[in-house]
Amino acid sequence: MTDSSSSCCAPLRSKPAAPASAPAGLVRVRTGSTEGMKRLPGGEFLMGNDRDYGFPADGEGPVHRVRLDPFWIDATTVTNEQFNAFVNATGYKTESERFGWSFVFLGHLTPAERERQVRLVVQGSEWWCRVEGATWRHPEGPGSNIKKRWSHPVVQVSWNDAAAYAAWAGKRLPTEAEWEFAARGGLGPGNRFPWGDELEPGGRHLMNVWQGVFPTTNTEADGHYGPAPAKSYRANGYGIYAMTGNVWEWCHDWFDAGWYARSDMDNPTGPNAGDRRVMRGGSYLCHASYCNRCRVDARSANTPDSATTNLGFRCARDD
Ligand SMILES: [Ca+2]
Ligand SMILES: [Ca+2]
Repeated sequence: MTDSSSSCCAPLRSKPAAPASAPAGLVRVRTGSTEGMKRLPGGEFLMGNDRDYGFPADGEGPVHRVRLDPFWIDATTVTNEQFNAFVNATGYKTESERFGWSFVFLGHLTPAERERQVRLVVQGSEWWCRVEGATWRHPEGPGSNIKKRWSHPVVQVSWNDAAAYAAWAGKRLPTEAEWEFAARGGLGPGNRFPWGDELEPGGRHLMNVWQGVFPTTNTEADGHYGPAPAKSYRANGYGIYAMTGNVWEWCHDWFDAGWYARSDMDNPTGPNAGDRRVMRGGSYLCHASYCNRCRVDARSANTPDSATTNLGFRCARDD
């Protein structure tokens, strides 16, 4: 496995700032509609892993006991249709719209588009391009649109955009612990995926990742080159879709690779400060040989203003 920096999944729009002073404290919310959400019972579970398949810099261990109150979580990531309702109601402008550009996976661009639009290919992660005019409505740049993708996860949204949507919906982003609890689907520790510990049990493809040679050849054995509709593949034991694969998902918490060694046990909400926010679950670009993070216990992070073609979110709500 190639040791990849987190930039393989998370090109940074702005350099990480000095630890931000935004409070880590989670605002509990119980106002949003629970339509399309699942109520999870909470309780105790073992978070993280002590195995050696992850990247040491991600801090996937030590395994530690966490106890959660019951909570609600979206069964799917927020779709373009849902995000459109938010924008129509509020006139909200996403950060990609305000910056005027965002990150697009090179494989989504035609050679001509690459010539015309690329201002900067990300050093060390040459499959990421800065594309002018890439926004949630035009995920791969001005020549693209979401007309046939209303049921797909909204992408090209930053953590700040995701938090704004959640607040409007009377919800919040899930904590990292809630996300992992939900992803595990009620299975015990020692399972890397929402259905068990095998990537492709019986040769079946149970999530949208990358088959072939990353980043050049994708056999699309799982049926999708790019993002799939939010409700794709089989739900996990909690009735939740695509926690792993498809698109990365923002979580509430600040990221700290050393956090698990000192995390609270009860309803942890992450460190008090940080320069990047947690993202979870991996995406359609994940491949075991490269970014082996399409797992329930894998962690990554990005600056709160960053956005890409493979990063979305789902919301949570208190019980
Ligand atoms: Ca795929
Ligand atoms: Ca996902």
